[in-house]
Amino acid sequence: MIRMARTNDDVAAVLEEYADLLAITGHEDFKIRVYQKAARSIGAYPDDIAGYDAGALRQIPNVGESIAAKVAEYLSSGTMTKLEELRGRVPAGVRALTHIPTLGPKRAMELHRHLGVDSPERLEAAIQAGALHGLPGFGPKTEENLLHGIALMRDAGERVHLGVAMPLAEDVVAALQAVHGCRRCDYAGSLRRMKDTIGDIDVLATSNRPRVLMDAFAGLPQVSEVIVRGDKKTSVRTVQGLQVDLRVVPPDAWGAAMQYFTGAKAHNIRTREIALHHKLKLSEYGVFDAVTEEKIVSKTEEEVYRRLGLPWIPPTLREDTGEIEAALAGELPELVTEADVRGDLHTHTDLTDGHAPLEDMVAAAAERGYAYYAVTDHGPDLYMQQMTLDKATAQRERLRRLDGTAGLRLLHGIELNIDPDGEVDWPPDVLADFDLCVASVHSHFDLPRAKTTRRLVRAARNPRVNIIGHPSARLIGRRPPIDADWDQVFQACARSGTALEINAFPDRLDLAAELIRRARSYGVRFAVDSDAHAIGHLANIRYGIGTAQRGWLTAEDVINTWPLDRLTAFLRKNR
Ligand code: DGT
Ligand code: CA
Ligand code: CA
Ligand code: ZN
Repeated sequence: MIRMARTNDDVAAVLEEYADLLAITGHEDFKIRVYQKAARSIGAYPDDIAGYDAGALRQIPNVGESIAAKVAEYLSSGTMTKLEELRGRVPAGVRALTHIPTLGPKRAMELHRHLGVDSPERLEAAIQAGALHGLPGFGPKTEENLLHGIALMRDAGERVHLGVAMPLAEDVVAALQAVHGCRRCDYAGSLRRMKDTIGDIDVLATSNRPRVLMDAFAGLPQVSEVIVRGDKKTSVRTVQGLQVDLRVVPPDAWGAAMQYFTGAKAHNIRTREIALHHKLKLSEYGVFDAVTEEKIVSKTEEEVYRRLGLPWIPPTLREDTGEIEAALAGELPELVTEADVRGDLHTHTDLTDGHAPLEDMVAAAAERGYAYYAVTDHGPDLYMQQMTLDKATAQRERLRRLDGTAGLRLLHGIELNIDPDGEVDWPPDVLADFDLCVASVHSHFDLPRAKTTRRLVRAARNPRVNIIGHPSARLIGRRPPIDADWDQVFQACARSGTALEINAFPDRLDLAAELIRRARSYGVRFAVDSDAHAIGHLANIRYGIGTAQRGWLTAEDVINTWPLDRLTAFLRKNR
């Protein structure tokens, strides 16, 4: 696979760091600028510089003899002696200080020298303690800016999950679409790619009255502060602390702008290369003829990809993990969509920890137009839920009476707990009376890898277990995935006819996309489930579908897109 320009970005970053370190250690401005310029030239250089020697590097604009030598050393050995030397002289914390908005490298070094400050947290404490008073060049206004910058940086380090970002983005887009003069408005970035965590929200719009749109944006009730304000781009921070960027682009560049700002960056690097091969220049401003610089109309993304000789690539695939090659070969997968979903196979009621009674959950499922729906309250081993066989049996009778409401076929299931040995709550004869069993890890998350692997493999081989629920048990931002030899688990699932869940709860999204793709290569089937504990959760299925798409799944791979008879045959597990 071609990996052009990755090397260039890497080298550019190294030179930028070198320039920062030169500044921190008090070198002359002109020298710093030389490295910054070289970094930009190499970053923008169209050919991959991997394997270049010093002579070849010197052909790149702004790359002189000494920089060429350093870069050649880096390319051949993976390190740069001079850079390592400088790194050794500057504490890592001081480098972190330079990332605070408004604080440059020189003043960061001054703070370190005079006050011993070596982290943004220490700087914040020092300012609050009044330790900067009397330090030349640090007045009250500067202090205020620094405190603000530290807070911003702290927020920027925090990513949110889709359940936070998506509703916010949709509200913002809807509000802007209603503004007079706004013609198009949509979100792009990692959110459009349905990544499991979102750094900031990127909104694009076209408008014949951009200023009015920017005013409306800055004045939205969700906005707590305006970070940057302009006619082309305005950035705000919301009350939840999330950054939202609004860019207003010309109508005839909408497609190019959507393509650029949807990313991912790695995908863009590839499309830019392909553009160059077609004698085109692709940028956030549009598609241009590389020779005449003439702007080529690119109103839609389809048009942009077509100009590059590619079919339109779904945003959820745009990560440069093979989608370009697949597109070139005409082998893009036909991704599963929310419309393909015929039912939900993992849901709860107030019999255990759900919030709504059975009848209400069923009515809500029917309203979604599902053909079938499984109720899977918690098994007895999750003690605080106090499930008993009597309660489960009574629920089954209630459910059978509701079966067929509005054409909805109901399945009576249970969510079992996989114990450390891979055993589940009830014996096979009891489980035989359920239409399907989900089995999940709800405890003992820290077992050694071999033990966790055995645990999951045994659960998959249990002839009564149909779906492994939230297989990695991760909670985004709160609990890491359990450690297993996933290849063994996937093999066991494929052989035994056990589906892996893609739990659509936005703080789970479990399995994650990379593991989905790996599992699929073993022939594993998947169930995209809401794990709803309330009516409102049923709609989370969209996040699970986004994740399934990021795992390159088609409807064929997802058992709850199948007709009921095919599904029930699968649930028999070769028995
Ligand atoms: P995030 O916000 O961290 O969740 O991830 P993204 O992908 O939304 O990244 P963001 O917000 O920094 O930028 C939005 C898109 O803009 C990104 O996916 C690709 C494009 N983009 C941003 N910076 C660059 C760049 O330096 N080069 C290229 N080729 N594209 C970029
Ligand atoms: Ca973003
Ligand atoms: Ca952004
Ligand atoms: Zn669970």
